Amino acid sequence: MTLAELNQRFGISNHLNFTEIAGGLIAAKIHNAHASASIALQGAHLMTYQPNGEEHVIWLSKYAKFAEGKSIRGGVPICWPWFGANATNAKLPGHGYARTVMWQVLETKDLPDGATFISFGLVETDATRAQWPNQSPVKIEMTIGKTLRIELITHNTGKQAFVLGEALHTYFHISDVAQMTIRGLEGCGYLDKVGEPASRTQKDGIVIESEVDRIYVNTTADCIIEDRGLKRAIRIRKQGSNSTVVWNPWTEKADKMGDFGHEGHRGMVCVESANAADNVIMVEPGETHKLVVVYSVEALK
Ligand code: TA6
Repeated sequence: MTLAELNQRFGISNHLNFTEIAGGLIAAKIHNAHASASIALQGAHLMTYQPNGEEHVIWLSKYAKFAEGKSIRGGVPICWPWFGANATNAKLPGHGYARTVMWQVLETKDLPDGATFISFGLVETDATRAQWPNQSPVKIEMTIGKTLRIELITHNTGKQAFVLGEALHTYFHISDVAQMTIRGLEGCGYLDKVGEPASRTQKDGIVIESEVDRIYVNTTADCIIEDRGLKRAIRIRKQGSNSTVVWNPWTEKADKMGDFGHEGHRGMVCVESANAADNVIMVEPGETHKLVVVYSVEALK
């Protein structure tokens, strides 16, 4: 579908239009009475979300690379249909292929409360089927308003059950990592992926002073990112997710990745609503699985 056809069929005057961005990618740009957002069709990758009158909630690297088949550094990458390395074939892309393939727009609409709704469906190809032979149409629904709601919906239309790993790998914008504490995971067990993998238990709120890469398991709790610098808190509500991943690469890893910019990691933290490690999901034939998040900004108590 050409840009003109996209805008003709799915554009919403004054609220939603499609435009070409760097790397020849196409993005939906949304602006309504509550917020602004931008979403690349490749990966159905939400890149920015900013409630009117607020600082950005989602972090996007100034050094993000935009190219066909390349994941964008920042925003909300969709890790699907596995999280991390593929369990049986290390040659397959980390975090699955969903974030680097094309998704098609399914629906757009203005909602009565002034929010904007848009949904996408992953376009399966021989290349995706070669990595994942299951019949598992997947779509994502986003509601851009005073809050940001994202639903990742996986169907099993085949005759075989399959094991699904997934995450909304969300990069949140913070004033500075030294001004931040993450609440909600106190008492949770986690897999510490930094150095020799180890199982540990989180005692207090999470303060980040070096590389952190942790999969908190068996938790359905809200997380709250307290940002003393911006005098605000970001609340992360979730449903259908039993894992929460917390990640900051810190200086050395961020420099190696090459798309954070120098000290770029200080302005972000990933709090990912997931089903990973022991929490991967068995989806039976005929079943539908939904992973839902709602992000909102609150005053810092
Ligand atoms: O979610 C944390 C993590 O699994 C880290 O181990 C690191 O690999 C990060 O994801 C980013 O991965 P990416 O493939 O986007 O560079």
